[in-house]
Amino acid sequence: GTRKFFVGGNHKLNGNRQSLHTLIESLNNATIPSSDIVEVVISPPSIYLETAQKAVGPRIQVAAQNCYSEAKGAFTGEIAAEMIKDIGNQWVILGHSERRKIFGESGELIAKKLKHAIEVGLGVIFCIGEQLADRELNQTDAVISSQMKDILGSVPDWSKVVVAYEPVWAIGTGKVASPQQAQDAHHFIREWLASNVSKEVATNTRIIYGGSVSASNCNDLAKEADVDGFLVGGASLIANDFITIISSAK
Ligand code: G2H
Repeated sequence: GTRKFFVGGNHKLNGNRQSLHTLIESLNNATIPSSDIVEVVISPPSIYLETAQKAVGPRIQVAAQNCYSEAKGAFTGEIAAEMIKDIGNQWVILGHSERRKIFGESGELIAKKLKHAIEVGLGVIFCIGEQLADRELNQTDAVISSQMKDILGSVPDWSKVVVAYEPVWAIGTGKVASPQQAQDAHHFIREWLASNVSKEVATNTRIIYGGSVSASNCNDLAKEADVDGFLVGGASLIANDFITIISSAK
């Protein structure tokens, strides 16, 4: 297809130096589809980003799980896109539902972060998705539109954006979206891009699915026309499961 499959492993707040090295060793030595077929990114906690960058082989890229919207200054506890870039990482995850919900990040702040990260040269895995109550009230499309609209004026280069559709009710719950539910949402996002950005951006932007992706459900999800990869949480900490998910690339 026109879009290269993309599989990200979001470690969230898990692991230690030992487990990360063991995981990276397994990934480095695994037989996975070539770089023409699938792009692979892992995202450990920020304190391990540099050690991960040094340990990964040429097939694996490294992403931060968050960054701030400013290059430097009095922002205790934050990290800058410039620093992520400085240690050689190529990606940052922004807008994850845990950042939105637990840490109260607004769409406006996420848009500022995204703009700055892209200006610095990072790729952004931009997460969106509805809550269970939204879906039950038939508000899924409205929520997706509004979260996409948040960043509309803040994207200097759409080729640097991967959109991760992560229905909040499917995150870490073991309750995965059905392939049809994922396809419907991904198709809606692509149509939204066609109407609000351009046909070209709609065709070229990877839209990946996240939320309880596993070694056993990845192949059915990957078959859907608008599913261009995955953002994997829990299963990305288990080397064999993550390798199986990477190998579902089409
Ligand atoms: C969704 C996903 C990774 P999990 O947050 O971003 O996590 O696969 O554990 O549901």
